[in-house]
Amino acid sequence: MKKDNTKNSKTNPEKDAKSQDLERNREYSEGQFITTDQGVKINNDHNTVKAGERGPSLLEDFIMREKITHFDHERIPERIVHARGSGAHGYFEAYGNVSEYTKAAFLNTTEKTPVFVRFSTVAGFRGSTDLARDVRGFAIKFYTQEGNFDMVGNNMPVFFIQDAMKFPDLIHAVKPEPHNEIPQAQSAHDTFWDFISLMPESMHMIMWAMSDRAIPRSLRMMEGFGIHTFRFINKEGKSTFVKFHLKPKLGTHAVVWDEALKISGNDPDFHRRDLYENIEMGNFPEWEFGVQLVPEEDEYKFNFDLLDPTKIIPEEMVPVTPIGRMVLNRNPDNFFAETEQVAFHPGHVVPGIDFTNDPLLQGRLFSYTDTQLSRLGSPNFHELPINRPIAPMHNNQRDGHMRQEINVGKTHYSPNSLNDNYPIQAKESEGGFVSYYERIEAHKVRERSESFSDHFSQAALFFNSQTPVEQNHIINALRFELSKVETVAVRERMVGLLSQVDKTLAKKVADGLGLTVPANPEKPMNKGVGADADQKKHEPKPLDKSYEPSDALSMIKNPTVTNTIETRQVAFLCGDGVNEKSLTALKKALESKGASAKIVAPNAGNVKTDTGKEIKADFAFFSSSSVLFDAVYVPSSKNNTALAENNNIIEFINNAYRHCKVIGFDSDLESLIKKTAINTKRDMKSNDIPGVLINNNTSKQFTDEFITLLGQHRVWEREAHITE
Ligand code: HDD
Repeated sequence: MKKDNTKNSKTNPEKDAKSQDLERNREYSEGQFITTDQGVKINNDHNTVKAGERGPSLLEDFIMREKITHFDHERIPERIVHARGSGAHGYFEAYGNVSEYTKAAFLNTTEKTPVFVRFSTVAGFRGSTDLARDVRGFAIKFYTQEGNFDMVGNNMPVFFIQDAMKFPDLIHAVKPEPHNEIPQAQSAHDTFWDFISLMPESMHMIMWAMSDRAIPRSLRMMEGFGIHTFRFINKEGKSTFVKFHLKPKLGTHAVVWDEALKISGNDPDFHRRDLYENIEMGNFPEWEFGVQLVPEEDEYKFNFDLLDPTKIIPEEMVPVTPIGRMVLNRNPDNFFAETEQVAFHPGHVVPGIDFTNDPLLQGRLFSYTDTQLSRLGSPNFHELPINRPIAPMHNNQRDGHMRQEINVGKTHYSPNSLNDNYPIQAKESEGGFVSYYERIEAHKVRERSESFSDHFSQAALFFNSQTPVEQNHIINALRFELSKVETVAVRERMVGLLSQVDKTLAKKVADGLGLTVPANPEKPMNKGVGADADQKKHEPKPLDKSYEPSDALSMIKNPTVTNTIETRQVAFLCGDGVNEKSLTALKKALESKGASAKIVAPNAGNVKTDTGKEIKADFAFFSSSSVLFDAVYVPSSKNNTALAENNNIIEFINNAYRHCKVIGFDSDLESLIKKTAINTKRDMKSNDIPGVLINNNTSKQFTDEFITLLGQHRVWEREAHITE
């Protein structure tokens, strides 16, 4: 019998509390008869009941009707945003060092808390490509002993808008245009940039979204942020402002834009596959969970408003304190039941964590339950196995579509005397959630706070904190996106807005669009954010130049960056009669550091080595591409001429070269190198091309250098050699 390898996965033998809880609903079909939904065994699942072998089908065929009816209703509405996602189970383990700030039990124990994480893109439909330029959702459900806590964050620490009221407008603008539903999963179109060009508050987020953070190398290599300022509440009821951070153990890395475009064609499931396969292989992704803490008394000490979700607290001002780690170690058993049906909500908090008055957060607190009602179809979505807490759940909520629970007894109201008033309220000392005792005395206004009006300073801080390579990528992304905008007035308005952030940035983008930077750009609109009579005070403030560049904002300079090559994949382009000694030397060296060698061969079967040994191919030349790998190595083979004549190989190498990946060649592959883009550049500038390594007799120096450069992720110096 063929083994179903999606079952009994060798990963995570550990059965945590959530996994045990899910066991109640798992269905295993080995050794079982096929039955109807009513449990009647089916004798023939291939034919409908007919009046005669060649006659019409009979309506009485309940087995056929049940099967087709169920199929007809298999789909549910996809999420209005974050429709495409990938999920995984794991655990959070606190370091137990925050009791001074929060009473949240799961942060004050070293017991593991089960988690389910869903990563997503925002704009694309469920079937869209993983490598779209987009923000990535990073949503975590912590199944704590005190109930579920959801951190519904992103891989960027700020947001486009300051008030939830603008969310439908933002999403309408970014989604495909309504008249023709084009383009899919892209912000590069008129309506998005029209909206942005009229919303100066989006400028900081635009810098992040146009940076390479929007095209991650892997979901395992992204930072995560809670974005809003939340509150920690300790046992004494004292509040401390808190921002949540997750830092990936493998470092934060991205692909380059041309690569992202090509990955989208080669493997639209690139991120989903990478996450799934690595967990199956036991390469469990890990993040350190950290917090920035600000005492309540310091609320007004910053040159921005802590409640404004378009602002970060630079890590140099308030460092991130690590308080735990999160590991993902188990793939879902069923995509629909778990990844699709999971329902997150920023309002799912536990005692010790509370909200602030950030107007974006406040609106979110309404939206998430509401959306589940149409997406999952019932107020009982909390009963779905993936959503139900591991903490006990009792209340007087009743009935509704698809109710699972069978509430016993005749009271479903409170107060009651017939059931001794159960379920009873929990005192604060018994773990009851008590909202933070915040004093509020104010007029009822429909207005933005004046303290939210600095839209450019942190955009400039982000841009100025990048290396020149990263700055160029932002400029190129803006050129790309705006060149797809057909309305010239929108492009012009954007250039005007960019000039408020950085003049050189604006000039370079304008050059790409054939525009000039206006000396007096149109005043960015900020209509509607103030009371009618009071527009003036809401005009965007001029640049605050007091910010020092922050290395934490750059992926290249980031102080937490590690040079690990763990889980990196190197393509070995192996011709027939490949040199086994060369191949084995680098393969072993890579594997000893946790990376892997993937054999790309003339066909999808096996490739022969020079000693006659057969090695299994992982990929064929004709169905693979360097964009799916982190680096490339070409060992020599008996027929090097065949390699040099293969267009797939030449394109493979040219792409790796263009995307600044380390490339290694055995020394007798001169005829191949001559055919690639590397050669032209060599003629221009000696033999020395950054990150192109020649292996003479499988030298240790070659292997060491290869590994060092792979650990640096990309050889950015090479970018200067590359003309678009
Ligand atoms: Fe949202 C989903 C993150 C603002 C309304 N959001 C959703 C998901 C993530 C975020 C990660 C996917 C969760 C999952 O995997 O199921 N959203 C954010 C962040 C925001 C943000 C980090 C700003 C800081 N969102 C935001 C606003 C609104 C929404 C202002 C509405 C006023 N978001 C939704 C939603 C979604 C959602 C429509 C769609 C599916 C869902 O909730 O469950 O309610």
